[in-house]
Amino acid sequence: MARLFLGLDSSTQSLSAIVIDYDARCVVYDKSLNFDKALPHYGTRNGTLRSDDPLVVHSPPLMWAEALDALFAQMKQDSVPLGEILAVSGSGQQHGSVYLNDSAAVALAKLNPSKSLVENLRGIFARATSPIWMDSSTTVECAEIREKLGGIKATAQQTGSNTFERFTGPQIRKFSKTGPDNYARTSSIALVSSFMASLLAGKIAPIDHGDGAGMNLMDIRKKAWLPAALKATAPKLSSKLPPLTEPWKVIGSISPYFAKKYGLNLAAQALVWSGDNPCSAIGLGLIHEGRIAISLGTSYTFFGRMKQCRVDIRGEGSVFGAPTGDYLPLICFTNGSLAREKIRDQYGLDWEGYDQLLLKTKPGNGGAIMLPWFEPEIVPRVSRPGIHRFDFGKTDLAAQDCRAIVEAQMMSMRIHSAWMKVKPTTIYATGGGSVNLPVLQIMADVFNCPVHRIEVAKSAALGAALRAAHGWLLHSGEKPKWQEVVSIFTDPIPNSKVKPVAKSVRIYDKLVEKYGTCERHVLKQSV
Ligand code: XUL
Repeated sequence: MARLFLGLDSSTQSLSAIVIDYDARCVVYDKSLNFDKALPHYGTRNGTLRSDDPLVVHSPPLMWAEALDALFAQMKQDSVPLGEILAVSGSGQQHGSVYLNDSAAVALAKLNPSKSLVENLRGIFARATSPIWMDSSTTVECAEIREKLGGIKATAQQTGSNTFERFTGPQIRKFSKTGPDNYARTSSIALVSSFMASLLAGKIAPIDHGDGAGMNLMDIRKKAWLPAALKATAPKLSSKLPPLTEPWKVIGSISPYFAKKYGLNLAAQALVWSGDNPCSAIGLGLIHEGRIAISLGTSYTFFGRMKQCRVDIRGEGSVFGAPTGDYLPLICFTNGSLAREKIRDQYGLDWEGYDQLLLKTKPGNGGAIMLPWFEPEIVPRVSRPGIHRFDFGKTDLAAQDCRAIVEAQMMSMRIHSAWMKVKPTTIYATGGGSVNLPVLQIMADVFNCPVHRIEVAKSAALGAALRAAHGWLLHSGEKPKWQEVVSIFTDPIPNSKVKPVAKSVRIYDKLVEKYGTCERHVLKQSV
């Protein structure tokens, strides 16, 4: 009989399911449910609730629960052989938090299949809405926690990251200050990932090391709650947090609710969930140190696998736990495709025209440098946007601009990923921007490393399904190797390899120094 595993992904805008046939090495089912469209009665926009304060971004946790019912109903209707699924795991948008009262544990243990999850769970929340990763209203709390932990460097050393507004600790602190009564009524705080896992397992689920690292509450090396951070964050916090656990932990059998209602096997295992970035790392096959993914979306993300824990003491990047048991360093650049689009539109081009113009210039752009901060930038921290040009030639500004911005983005990634001390040996490029060949060539040349394209759609859900398979195999007494677990599922697009060109590599090795000097110069001036 085929060995089937289910991976779910509770993201900002949708809940997705992927079923894999582990032995046939293929995805046999793939479906998404968009929150705004499928559950309009929650009034979300792109899965979020907005208030008068643009910095506050929440989502209703009951909506996530209702989506779980709806997606299982859909799978049953689509004749997915739910009874054959051996284990389920999942991926959750990182950082978001769910506040449960003292009735939650009993309600979860006694889920009644003749009612909906919403009816079963309506009374379990100590806070009706959940702040999510897009919420940036906790600048004050970030500063307070950071100060108590000893500043940026000490905070990053202890928790893996500087305090960030979206991280769960600062969010919990804000809630404890602005809603002390409801905070006091909170008996358990969950992440999106552990909340969803709790529904499937019918009990309060642990938080895995991958997602736990996105809270500013976990000791990144000991992988245990950090007492100093808990104390700096909110009163009585240690009694409100579930245990932390390895990412391959089996929480228990699936809740009878899902067996009776949708036909899952009562013996199917519910695995701990993780964050979407750790799950994506597996869904993209980042299982060797040196294999890096660069996602070229609206913003750009650079992430990989790191065996030894090293943190960014400047506080720009983050370190999460990886599903492989070690570390996932991640940096996010705001000025990604959005910035390239600005140049494209400024010259009235389409992407083809943009690439043609770029190719009129040579690697290194004759020494021209652009700092492309069209929007406030996360890495390096730039709060006042601005475009800075150095040593541009007098003619053909458009062509120089097209190249300069791509070279800048790649050189900035090289400079600001140096703290990871991970030499890229293979880069997997994903996201909309990865279809532009000149971009991939510059990437290969700047990093002196071959670049492959990889299909990213649903990498988090796929990663969750592969984690389910890995956890189930381990639990069955096998010793699964990650290489074997991800094989074929995460192979790059055939014939998509772009090799570095030695002459260009030498040019960029020099130019990257100049870029760093220009960057330091401008950053010093703007302080
Ligand atoms: C990572 C982050 C986002 C969320 C939502 O730190 O905030 O990637 O995980 O996808």
